[in-house]
Amino acid sequence: MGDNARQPVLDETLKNAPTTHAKLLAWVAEVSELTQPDSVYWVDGSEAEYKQLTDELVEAGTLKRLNPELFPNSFAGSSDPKDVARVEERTFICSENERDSGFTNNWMDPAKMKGILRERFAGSMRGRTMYVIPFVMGHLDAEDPKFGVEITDSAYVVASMRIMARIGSDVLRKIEELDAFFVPALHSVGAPLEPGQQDVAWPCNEEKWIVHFPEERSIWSYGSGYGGNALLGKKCYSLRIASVMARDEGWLAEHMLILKLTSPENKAYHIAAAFPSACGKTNLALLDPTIEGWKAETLGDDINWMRFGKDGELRAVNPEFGLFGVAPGTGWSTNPNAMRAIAKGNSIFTNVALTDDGGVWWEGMTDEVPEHLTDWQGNDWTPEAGRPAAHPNSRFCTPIDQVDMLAPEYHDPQGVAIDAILFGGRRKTTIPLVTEARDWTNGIFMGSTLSSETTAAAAGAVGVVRRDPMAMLPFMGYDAGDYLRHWITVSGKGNQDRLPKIFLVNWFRRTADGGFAWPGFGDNSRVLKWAIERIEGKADATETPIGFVPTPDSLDLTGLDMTPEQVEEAVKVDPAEWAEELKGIEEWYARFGESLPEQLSAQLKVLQERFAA
Ligand code: GTP
Ligand code: SPV
Ligand code: MN
Repeated sequence: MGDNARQPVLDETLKNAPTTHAKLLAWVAEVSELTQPDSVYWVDGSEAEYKQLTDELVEAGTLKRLNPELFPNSFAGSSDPKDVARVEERTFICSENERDSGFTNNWMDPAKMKGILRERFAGSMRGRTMYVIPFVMGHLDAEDPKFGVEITDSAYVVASMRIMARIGSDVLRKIEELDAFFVPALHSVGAPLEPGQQDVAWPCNEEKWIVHFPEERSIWSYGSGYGGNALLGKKCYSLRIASVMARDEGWLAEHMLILKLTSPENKAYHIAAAFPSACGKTNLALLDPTIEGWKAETLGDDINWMRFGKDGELRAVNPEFGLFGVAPGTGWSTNPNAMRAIAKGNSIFTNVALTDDGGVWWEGMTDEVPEHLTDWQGNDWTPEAGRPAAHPNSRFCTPIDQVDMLAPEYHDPQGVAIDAILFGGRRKTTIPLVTEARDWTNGIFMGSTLSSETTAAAAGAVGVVRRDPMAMLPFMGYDAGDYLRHWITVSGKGNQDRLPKIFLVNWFRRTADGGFAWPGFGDNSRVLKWAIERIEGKADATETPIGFVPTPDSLDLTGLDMTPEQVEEAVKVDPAEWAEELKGIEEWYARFGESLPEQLSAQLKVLQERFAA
């Protein structure tokens, strides 16, 4: 199709556009000219529109409607088996200077990258509808609302974005009213259709590009329809682009859950926790405490935007609107709060197994394993199959306001004041159940050296230990050394007496017989209680070279079948293990070169001296 033939589509599009916002119209026209969709559709975010979209997705075979008696208004779909997770290898931070992208992400010269992307996007939406989704991350009535517009050729992305972010006409009106900046976020599955060509259930391209232009604050994503690659408000905007905004504007954009805990004395505390992907954020965010008298409420399970408030307190807001949670391991015994939210319906499941009565299932959902399932790839499955029924990175996508334990403060654009920050990873050895940092800088040191075994949330090997500073390794939009320096300097804006206490946690330590050293899940409330009692100066601790760990009787073990020896094992600091760990940290820090903040190299030196003493 030549350019002339396309002109009427474009004219029609712009004439019927529900906005007069000049920049937005110009960008939509430019993208439409480049990608050549059959039509352009402006997403209003309405219920009726959602119904229309999901009907079309069912018709196309992308989604199956679940049995409404089990999961009302809910759908399940399976991706292409080569499109099941974030692709870090294919993720780029194209800053003008390579140095600003740092060593933790891929870099390419922005002009060169634009050339490559223009080629890929040229005609990439042929035969498809181009959807324009106005969205805001955070509250629409925030002081400084953070807008975006995602253009995508995937209806699955539109339906999922409606769950994960505040989208639609209200947002567009506000962008116009404020004549606001918006992050242009362009997405294509990269699978144009020739006239008459039959579509597949999950269109995508073998070649994937997840690209960020931090100075321009724009995103181009090509070739994948999956989660963090395609729902561009999530990792691409709220972490990679937002971390750059946060650096420039003096706040923090972090890969953290936000939890409110109320003690039996009715005092409320707020905890933020950064764990790498598939390392327990959603589970801790939806905690069901096993200790008497403590109440947990959630504010967020994946992304946390923090800034210092008027009184120097560190305030946290969850910019998201839904949960995009790891399905396997989410069950009635481990995470009843998530299960109740999911059971209310209005959810989209990806790569889970289907039950014969039109429901969904995944490993760990119920203690009893169904006798027959359709696995995530559409094959018959029985417990003897010898392979998981659901993909290990299968997900549920559910509105956050379906969580019964949602804290009312979730709806407050001012957020909550954070009392404690946890950094945690998945480590079989070495890292104790919980360690309290000596002070703020020591806590940043803990965060900067955080390590974890890799998971199925990203393509690549699983179970390999890697350093993951503040659980942000794949999500920093700029140089890692500068990122750590920002953590150090931004705290200067805070009231030094009110800086959150920092803790390092590890729910995943193993015992000699291979089992978990700590029961985890609801029992993690016991660790949070200890942390709060440390803040209040009430709990005992043992000083070790790495910080303070609980004495066995300072942890509330009421009702838990654990001996003091077992607790000792969970919290021990083993010098032999740490000799190895120090080597790992040294190698890690060496990679930063000049950009490592001197305060952190000083921390390492002190730690080495403590172990040598
Ligand atoms: P992303 O959404 O990828 O960022 O993951 P997440 O950090 O929210 O992880 P999530 O809570 O979904 O947990 C991932 C996996 O870890 C699930 O299979 C959980 O069942 C398991 N898990 C979570 N918390 C614990 C725990 O305390 N102990 C143990 N043993 N496993 C846990
Ligand atoms: C993660 O990988 O940290 C996720 C899932 O939360 S995704 O949206 O794919 O990034
Ligand atoms: Mn995550």
